[in-house]
Amino acid sequence: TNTPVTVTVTGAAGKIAYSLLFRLASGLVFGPGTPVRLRLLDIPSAVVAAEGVAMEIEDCALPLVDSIEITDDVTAAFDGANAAFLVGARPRGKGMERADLLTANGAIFREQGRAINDHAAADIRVVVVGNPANTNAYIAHRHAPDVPAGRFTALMRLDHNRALSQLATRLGARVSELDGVVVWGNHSATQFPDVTYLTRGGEPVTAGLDPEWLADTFIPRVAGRGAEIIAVRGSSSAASAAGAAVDQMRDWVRGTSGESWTTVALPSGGEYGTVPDVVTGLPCRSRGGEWEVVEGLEIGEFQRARIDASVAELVSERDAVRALGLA
Ligand code: NAX
Repeated sequence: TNTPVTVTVTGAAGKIAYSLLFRLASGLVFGPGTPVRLRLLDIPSAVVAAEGVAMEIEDCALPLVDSIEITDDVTAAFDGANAAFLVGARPRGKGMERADLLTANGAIFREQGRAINDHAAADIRVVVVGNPANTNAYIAHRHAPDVPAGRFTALMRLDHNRALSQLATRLGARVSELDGVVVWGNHSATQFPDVTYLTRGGEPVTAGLDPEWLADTFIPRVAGRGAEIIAVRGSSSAASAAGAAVDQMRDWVRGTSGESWTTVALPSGGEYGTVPDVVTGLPCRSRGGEWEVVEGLEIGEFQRARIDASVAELVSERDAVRALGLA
């Protein structure tokens, strides 16, 4: 067997972690030959519940579990980490203003960014799930100057998967036949799920999709899917979010196949007219363990307006955390 990888999961007592941890422990990310050392971080009041989750992982008797550590100490949690899923975040409480939310989360992701900078392994890969995911990733990245920017990503793979699934249903296709989807911008209502480059079995299909359906049904449905799940299920997306986090880290570590691409939110290099350093959804391939932004796509007028609107929202979030002295 290979050397174990050390994987940190924050928000370990929460709903998403309850799906994510078992998939990690089953080898879905690092493969069937790689043992995992699990590090579970939560706040002091939730550590006991996290211990309960660890007990259940033990009870699965999974052959790839090297060890499980539970902690409320941020430094210990990231010490030597090769991979980190930053799931825990402060939810918006009653009467909380946007600035309060940004302040609370800013403090969390600043501290975790610093701990990653100072204590994680040199090959650390970070997937931020906790909302506002893009801006939380931005904050962590800004506080980890010794870690390459491309090591900080936010999760937009769930939005990507939601788009793929809606398109497959509409086209009567299997998800595996489709490629070329990208979700630009912010993991928020302004996100732009884009089908301009969509292929089915390698053939372009966009001409077969009704523009009215795309604008009036598809885009709002994908962007509003989180709210739809809450309304129908009575609880926010958890297994699907964990699945998307697994997809993102697995592709990052093990590569995307051939020319196909996926959506990753990462600190922009200014590609496609996006604003440098804000953490935006971009079309990416994973090669040699690194995300590469797909080059040379043509952007039309409709796309331009949608991308710019969502990036403008990211810039305003960035400016707000800067004004609060958090990044
Ligand atoms: P839960 O409320 O079930 O769990 C959150 C856990 O995080 C709790 O155990 C809490 O104690 C812990 N936590 C809070 N502050 C912490 C800190 N400073 N350090 C470590 N742990 C801390 O939420 P869950 O449903 O698991 O969702 C987690 C986050 O994912 C939320 O912010 C949520 O908005 C976000 N989501 C992001 C998605 C995405 O696609 N990017 C989709 C799903 C989800 O909405």
